[in-house]
This record gives sequence, C-alpha cells and structure tokens, in this order.
Amino acid sequence: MTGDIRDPAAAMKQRAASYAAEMVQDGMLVGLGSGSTSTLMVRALAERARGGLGFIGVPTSEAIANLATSLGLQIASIDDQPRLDLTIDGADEVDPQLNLVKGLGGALLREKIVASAASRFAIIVDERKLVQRLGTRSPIPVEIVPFGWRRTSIEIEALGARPERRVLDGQPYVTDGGHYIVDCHVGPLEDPARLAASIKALTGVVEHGLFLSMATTVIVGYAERVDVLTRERS
Ligand code: A5P
Repeated sequence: MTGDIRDPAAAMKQRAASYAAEMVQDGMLVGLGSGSTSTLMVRALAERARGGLGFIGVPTSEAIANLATSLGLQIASIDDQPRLDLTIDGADEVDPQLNLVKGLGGALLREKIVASAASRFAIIVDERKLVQRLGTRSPIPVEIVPFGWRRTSIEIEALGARPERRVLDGQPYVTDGGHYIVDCHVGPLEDPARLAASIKALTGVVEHGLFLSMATTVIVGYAERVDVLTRERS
C-alpha cells in the first residue's frame, strides 16, 4: 500500500520520509530501513540521487535492496560497509523516551544490525505510532529459529506474553534470515528493558523487536507538518 492514497496515513508517512531523505549528504553511508514508510524514503532518496546526490545505501531486507537497485541506487552489504553515518527506518511504536517496537514488516534482525552500525539512527513514523507505553497498539515481534519453535514459544509465554507464530498466505512467515517470527501480545509495558533482556536470554531466540535507547531522531509526520524529536545515543 506504499504511497497509496487509500492509506489514510500515506500523506503523513510521505512528510516524514521526505524530511529524512533531506538528512542524507553527499558521500554518506546510509542504512536503508524496510516497510512502507522506508519505501517512500528510498524513493525520495532516488529523486535526490537523480539530482546529483552521491551516497551508498545498505539495505535491511531483500525487498528494500531490490527496490533500491531498481531505482538505480548504489548499494552495499553491511559486511562490506560495517560502519554507517546514518540509518533511516520506520517503526511500529515510539514511546516518549524514543524507545521503539519494530518488526511488524518482518525484517527486525537485519534492521537491528544495520541500526547498530550507524552513528545516527533516524526513525520515520506517522503520528499514529506514538504511544505512552510500548506494547499498547502493537505486539512485540520476536525472531526465533524454526527448530523447536513451539518450545521457544512456551518459554516466551512463561514471561507473561501471548506468542502467535506469524503466518503469511497460510504458511509460516520466514524472514530473510530463514527464521520464524512470533508476535508477542503483551499489553502496555511498564518495564520494556526487563522483558527485552528476558526474551533475549532464551535459547532459540535470535532477536526481538524492542529497540531500546537506539533511536537518535524520530521524525513524526502529521497531516500538516513534521515534528522532530531527538536524544543523544547512549
Ligand atoms: C519492518 O520489519 C518494520 O520494522 C518496519 O520498519 C515497521 O513495521 C514500520 O513499517 P511501516 O513503515 O510500513 O509502518
């Protein structure tokens, strides 16, 4: 539904995406996020590249790599470029401390690696994604290895979550890395760091969609404006 006028948030996403694309300067190494808002951002970057901007993009998913390539952008893998100036990506929830839930689009492990590689991590969202507490409107996606997925889900459930294996077209959803995703319904979280540490400690878990103390900038698209929220990277 990218850029689709039937998407009520399309204009808000576009504002945030266009603003973020202007943050890229000549010669930068830029992590390219995944999802519908990131797709708009990559298209805006392609527009700037046609105007002469030179940069190298490091994609967070096969889908965004394919898009970037089809638009004629120069891309590299994170192993070719393990240190980035800036990563720009979408999110599913943002709390007042700029902690995030990510991964509803299915690319969370690669997104977290590419985000960690960047000096600055800019998030582009529409206003609907702002929450007081993470877990309010979105489950927490957790990427797990297929072997023993039921066992791993039982372990996650013991932490107080309700895990549901993600299904696409009647089949288990498989990430670019060959893993499953379980969407963990938790409700508004009082202590996301504690849950993040507990989930991460489980055997079978590859990564979770809680991105805590990582975003340095959040660009929020509204119908008429953007707001830019910032924090120092810890
Ligand atoms: C991809 O797995 C996600 O982390 C996306 O960045 C997130 O779901 C936001 O996607 P939209 O921009 O499509 O809402």
